Amino acid sequence: MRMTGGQIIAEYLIREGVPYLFGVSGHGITSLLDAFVDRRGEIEVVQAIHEQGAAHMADAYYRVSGKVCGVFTSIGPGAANTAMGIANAYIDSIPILLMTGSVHTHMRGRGVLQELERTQWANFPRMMEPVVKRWWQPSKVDQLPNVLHLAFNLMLEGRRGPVLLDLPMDLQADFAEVELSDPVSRRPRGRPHGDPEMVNRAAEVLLRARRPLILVGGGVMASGGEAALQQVAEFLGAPVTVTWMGKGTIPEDHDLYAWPCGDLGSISGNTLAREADVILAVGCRFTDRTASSFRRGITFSIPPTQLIHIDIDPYEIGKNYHTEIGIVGDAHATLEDLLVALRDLRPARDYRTTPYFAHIQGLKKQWDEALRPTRESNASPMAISRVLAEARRFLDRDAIVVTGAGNPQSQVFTEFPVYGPRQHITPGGFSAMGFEVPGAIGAKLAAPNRQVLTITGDGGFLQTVQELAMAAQNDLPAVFLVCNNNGWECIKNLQTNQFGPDRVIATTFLKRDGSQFSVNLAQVAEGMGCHAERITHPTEVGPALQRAFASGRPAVVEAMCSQEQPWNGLTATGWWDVTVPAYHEEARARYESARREESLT
Ligand SMILES: Cc1ncc(C[n+]2csc(CCOP(=O)(O)OP(=O)(O)O)c2C)c(N)n1
Ligand SMILES: [Mg+2]
Repeated sequence: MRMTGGQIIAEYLIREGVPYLFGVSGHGITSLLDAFVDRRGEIEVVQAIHEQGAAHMADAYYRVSGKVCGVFTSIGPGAANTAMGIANAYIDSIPILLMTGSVHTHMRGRGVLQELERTQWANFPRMMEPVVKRWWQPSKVDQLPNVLHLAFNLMLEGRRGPVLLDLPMDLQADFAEVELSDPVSRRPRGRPHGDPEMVNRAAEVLLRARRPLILVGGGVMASGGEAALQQVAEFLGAPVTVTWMGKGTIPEDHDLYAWPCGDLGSISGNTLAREADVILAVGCRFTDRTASSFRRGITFSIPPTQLIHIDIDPYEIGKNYHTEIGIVGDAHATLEDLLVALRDLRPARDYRTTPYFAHIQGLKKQWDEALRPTRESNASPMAISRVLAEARRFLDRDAIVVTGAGNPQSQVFTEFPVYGPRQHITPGGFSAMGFEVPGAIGAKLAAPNRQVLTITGDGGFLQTVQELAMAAQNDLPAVFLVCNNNGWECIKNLQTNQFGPDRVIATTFLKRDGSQFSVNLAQVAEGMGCHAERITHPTEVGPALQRAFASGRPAVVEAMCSQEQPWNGLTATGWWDVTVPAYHEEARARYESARREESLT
């Protein structure tokens, strides 16, 4: 078939079932976009306001639906604007097909408008090298069919992630004679199972355990292994704790759900994790946040706790902890094998009758009690905990909640129950301010018939607030609950708690004379075509959300929140290694003594 590069790409993406392309156009990508004019109805091309937003939209769309989207940009600045969004997806193993315009092959090295060429011609992809699984810069049109099938295979195989196609302008426009094969006929099928001998050994170790615990990362949901995970937990009577990426894997009103562990973790999650004699960790990478910066006995006590670790990526096994049994395999397949191995060794029994179960319930109750004062606070400006409790009361069970960074991300993680997979959408590895608004847009497109609520701080909201206009332009009725405390208050809390109350700098939004500077976010949102209201009392949260969802438009509820602890921030039960300047002598001494307990072996 005689096709241009643009036509080949359009045809291939349609065959792959790609639903949306998000992006910002420019002269560097017009020949590609032109090919989509003739494919209207088969794939939708959507304008974002900023390329970072486009990347977050594609990212969140995948997290909710499991379907890969494309991102398109022009050459140069538009391409560079995607860096943060693509890095955010890479660290969380989310596939995105990024297509950037590139210098015409016959102009390479001449320094055309927006070319980066001083160390190498058409050098943009090198900027992205650390944040994509691979990049291609084809130089002939007839290379495209092969490059496209390699790109999709690589994005979806093993540990997933984004890829980059840097597309010279002439290559988008020129004809070539090509054959396009069916994508599926060139893709590996099936799931890699863990080594059966290791799975049997893991089953034996788990059955000998007196206090087993399961730690769940994003790999379980990525593989669709939620049901198998829950069955393993119930067979063992093992509590389940989660990382940011693992939240939602089991319904959080399940009696074995232990709430998160780590520096942002709960009393129940951290106590059970440090007391466990065997931990089964699945699809997680033991970050500092999950492991309380590896300080012994705060979240984990490995060793003596024995660790069984299942992961698709061998790189993660043994990276941060000694591992008794490391199994490389797809989480879903390997958990199912583990379940069979467990059932072969012992009949199922009621896990609710054991003293361990009673202990788990006691700790869960303690966590509930610890949260009660802020959850039930009538303060105005509001406590974020109370805002979250009111929002949960209002939302449907299958609502999707999006967070980005700051107190809202941390507090939704530890305080706010979600009841199913792919309902808690958050940048786990990057904790990225700016994900909140475009993330909700991607989620809403993926789940048009469900409630999508972003819960964000004012800081995160302002980083990509412009995408509200995109939501209004496209009639996407996502709702944005903004906890406005007039600053980057979680960082202010770090400053005050670690360095002292007089050491606050560049966090609260202050004018140069020291008075508070406040943006009226509801008015900003109104100006962009959204339904918007500002509320000051927690009893208004439910009714305001009701009106917001009923408006049928993108809607912002600006909840005026307290700047004071404990209403702003969470009850930390773990530890995080954030450095203290050596001249703060007392705080430094405390920091150093904690640091001596870190075990980085
Ligand atoms: C892009 C980006 N820049 C900086 C940070 C560091 N950071 C983490 S949370 C935060 C403040 C968040 O403020 P806001 O969204 O208002 O929430 P708050 O903590 O005030 O409730 C900052 C600056 C980040 N995570 N991401
Ligand atoms: Mg704030």
